Amino acid sequence: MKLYEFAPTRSIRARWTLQELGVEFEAVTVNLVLGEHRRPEFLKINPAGKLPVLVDGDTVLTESIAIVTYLAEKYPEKKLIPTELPQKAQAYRWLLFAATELEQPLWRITRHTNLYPEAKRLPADVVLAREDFLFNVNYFGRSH
Ligand SMILES: N[C@@H](CCC(=O)N[C@@H](CS)C(=O)NCC(=O)O)C(=O)O
Repeated sequence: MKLYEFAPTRSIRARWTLQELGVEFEAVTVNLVLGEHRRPEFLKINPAGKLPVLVDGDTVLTESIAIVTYLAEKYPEKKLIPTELPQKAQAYRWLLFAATELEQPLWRITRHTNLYPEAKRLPADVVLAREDFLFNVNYFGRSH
């Protein structure tokens, strides 16, 4: 099994899962700072030019949440994810909640404070994203 990764990015989700499962894997560093993710050899593996990518035999998987669930379900004996459907659904629920409701407002804040060129930053969206994030954290606090 091969993991294309670069820390600290979403690829740590895949690495963490592999390590929790105790699965041997080959780590391939793709240095985003040096632009290695735009090289033709990496674009052949993921045309989107993004990390992480897991290669397991003929399976080439992108999207960190898909990788995490694939790994957890590949090794049911490790009990990282429930096998009963209602409990498994709750695990999916919180994985997706984290990746959409929590991660997205945090990204909006990061983009509009650091990533976008200054002329494209929207301070008003930082305020809205903060509100969204706090609302979602509050919901999480009341839901489990
Ligand atoms: N939804 C994807 C996002 C993948 C993603 O955006 N990865 C970032 C690192 S965290 C990346 O490779 N960015 C390079 C780029 O956008 O050029 C996932 O969860 O895997």
